[in-house]
Amino acid sequence: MQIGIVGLPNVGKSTLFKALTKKQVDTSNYPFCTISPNVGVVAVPDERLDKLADLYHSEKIVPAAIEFVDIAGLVKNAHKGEGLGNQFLSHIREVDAIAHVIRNFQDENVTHIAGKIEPEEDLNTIETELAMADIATIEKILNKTETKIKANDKDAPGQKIILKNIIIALDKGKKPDIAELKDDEQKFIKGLSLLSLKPELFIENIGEEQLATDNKQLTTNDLKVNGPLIKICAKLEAELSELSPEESQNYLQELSIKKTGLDQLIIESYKLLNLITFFTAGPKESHAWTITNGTKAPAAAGKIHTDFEQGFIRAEIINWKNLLDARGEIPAKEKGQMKIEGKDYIMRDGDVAYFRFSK
Ligand SMILES: Nc1nc2c(ncn2[C@@H]2O[C@H](COP(=O)(O)OP(=O)(O)OP(=O)(O)O)[C@@H](O)[C@H]2O)c(=O)[nH]1
Ligand SMILES: [Mg+2]
Repeated sequence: MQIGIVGLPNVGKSTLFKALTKKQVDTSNYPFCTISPNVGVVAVPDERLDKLADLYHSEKIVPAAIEFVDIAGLVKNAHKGEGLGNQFLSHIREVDAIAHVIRNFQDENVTHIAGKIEPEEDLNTIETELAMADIATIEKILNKTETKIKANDKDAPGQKIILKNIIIALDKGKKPDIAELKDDEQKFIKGLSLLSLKPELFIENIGEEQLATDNKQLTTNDLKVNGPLIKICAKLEAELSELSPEESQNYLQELSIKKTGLDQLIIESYKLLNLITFFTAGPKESHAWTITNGTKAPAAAGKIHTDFEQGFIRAEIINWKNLLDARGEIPAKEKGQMKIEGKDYIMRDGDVAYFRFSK
């Protein structure tokens, strides 16, 4: 699962990416840590995992991870090929969700492509490009649909209406709404990988001087967006990522800043991708496993090993908090907090699981 960092040129995307990838997961756990210069695997901070590892004195801790992709800046008319636009748009098509970086820092030394800092306008430029790119995609599909209609394809007339309605929404600057469509229709639309249908979050890249105050910071109302808005000073985050944890703590104290936004960004990105975490925990290893919300127990077990899925018998589940409060699985079981679940069990965020399987 990947989240793409998207925005105008020079807004701080690569600076943020650099800060994020310093949070790379331990290379020994993930062999393909640096997949390419612009893809980074980032550990998802999770207090629950640390506490479980403490409880079991685990030798090894393996956090959940997500991938961030640093995408080159988009400019106006990218959909017409401006600034290598088409190539960058195709990079966005490949990611599962979009993190918009919006510049709201003042710095005379950093050129703004439009000459002034106008966050709402900038975001609008990007959203318009994404919409125009989708319209171009849909128009191509519509041509094919016409051919199918002539060949008496039974689904094509319905698809044509849906595609036309999406164009109307995009033309008005709205996000298409496909929630009401039938399952097969939704599947058809999802197959088009439209940019406007990707989940989004918004990152306001603020100046260092704004960090300690709420001064000049934006709200989702200012930006007219629906979705999480995270405030970050990319430059400071990149500087902090060069320091040891102690040094970075001292530096933050000097600046009177309690907490930065980077961890929050990673956590929100994880949620945006509709991912949840279950754990396995013991003296050897405490491990956070990533699954899509709605995953059933056998498929979750399959994340650990395919044998676990194929030979799945049952899952023994204790909620992480109950396990910690009881201080171990035996007391938790005695308190009736271990649930035996079968193959239809839908995993929940925070489950600590032990899977029984036959070989
Ligand atoms: N003052 C200040 N400068 C920043 C901040 N974030 C980024 N910059 C500077 O802005 C310039 C551009 O940053 P990049 O991260 O390269 O921007 P980008 O969005 O990746 O740009 P493209 O890849 O060209 O689209 C660099 O000189 C950064 O140091 C910030 O929070 N404050
Ligand atoms: Mg860049």
